[in-house]
Amino acid sequence: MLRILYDDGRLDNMGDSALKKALITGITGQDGSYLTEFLLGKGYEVHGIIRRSSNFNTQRLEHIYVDPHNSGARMKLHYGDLTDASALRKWIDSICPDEVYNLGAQSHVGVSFENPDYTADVVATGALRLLEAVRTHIMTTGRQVKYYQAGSSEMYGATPPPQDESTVFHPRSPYAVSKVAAHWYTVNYREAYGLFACNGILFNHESPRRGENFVTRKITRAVGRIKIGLQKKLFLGNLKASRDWGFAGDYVEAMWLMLQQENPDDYVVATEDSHTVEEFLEEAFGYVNLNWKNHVEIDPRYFRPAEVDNLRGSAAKAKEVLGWAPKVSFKQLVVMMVDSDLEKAKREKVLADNGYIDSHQQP
Ligand code: NDP
Ligand code: GDR
Repeated sequence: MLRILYDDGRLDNMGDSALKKALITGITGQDGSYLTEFLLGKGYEVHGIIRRSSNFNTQRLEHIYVDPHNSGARMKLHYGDLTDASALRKWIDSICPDEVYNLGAQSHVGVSFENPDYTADVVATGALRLLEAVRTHIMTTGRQVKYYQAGSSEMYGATPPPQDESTVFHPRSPYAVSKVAAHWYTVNYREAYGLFACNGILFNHESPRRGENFVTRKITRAVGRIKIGLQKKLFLGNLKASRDWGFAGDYVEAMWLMLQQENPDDYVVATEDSHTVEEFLEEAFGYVNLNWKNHVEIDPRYFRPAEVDNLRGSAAKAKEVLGWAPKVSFKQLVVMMVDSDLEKAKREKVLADNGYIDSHQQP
């Protein structure tokens, strides 16, 4: 058993997890960064697959990055892609992970209508490629490797709430259909080959690290910039949709817990509380004493060809079996995100006032 003594005197008892290695696809994304922090805190060595990009895409990992030349580095990044089966197999064979978390995805629902083919290739066939790499690795080495699949509440689509593990899927976008395929590939590999493979069916989860073109972050970023005087208008689509919004930091713990159980299974992870986009606007603008109605304009460009109206999960199984519960409430989440984006807007203002950036540029 390994114990870690921190500089501030804290002693962390790592148990067996200190010896483990995890491989994460999508490590540069919102969830990948929180999961990496969580697993490093548990003593894991964390390996991540990153895509080659003409710009650095590791901003969300900068605060935990340790130069790999340093012997203490426990996070290691490798180039690969969910569309490249040979790279996935190569990294699994060379890293020999104990746990594989498949978080990589073209994860934007709206964009999936514009890039349906690519979305299916990464989200559906990508999961199949990774499962196959894990299966063949296990077959040749006899090792045990546990697999986590990032499933989504979008799979429920048109089926009304509350949604739980037995609710029928009725996906409403190429992204959601692809996630349903990935879900069933995972179930199939569990049933056909005895793989320890779990589907986490996660409802929306947000944070200050949320991508800027998802509605919550788009709103909180605009609130910060409007409050500081960098922007006046915010263009949005459907304000009537309802979502069960939780905090990403809470949700990555549930992913890990699924892989620590005796048997693999599928779990819904949700707060069981839902709000409309309009209520999010009310809360976020209201927190800084602004009226959203003075700033928001509807742009039909953001309407989707088919919408998901109402998602609210029932996480009873995760609570009972995993002992998991969300810690951050809707109001706390909004405050956390607005506070963070206000700070960012203040820094942007300094740069704009000194001519270093064009303040009119916004996503
Ligand atoms: P993000 O969009 O923030 O991150 C997606 C990650 O996938 C990024 O690291 C991205 O890399 C990577 N990626 C994209 N395409 C590929 C590819 N072809 N090969 C390898 N990696 C790729 O998503 P989140 O962190 O929010 O979500 C994590 C997972 O959970 C996703 O699968 C998402 O669909 C799913 N999910 C998310 C929910 C949420 O509310 N956040 C809810 C339910 C499910 P890069 O940085 O280079 O773009
Ligand atoms: P979602 O998240 O589609 O639920 O998928 P998103 O924040 O994109 O949309 C939520 C709701 O807000 C409405 N909306 C807008 N959405 C965006 N992005 N931009 C807008 O301007 C806008 N205006 C209104 C949408 O129509 C929708 O109803 C997220 C992703 O993280 C998925 O990967 C994940 O699987 C699901 O959550 C659970």
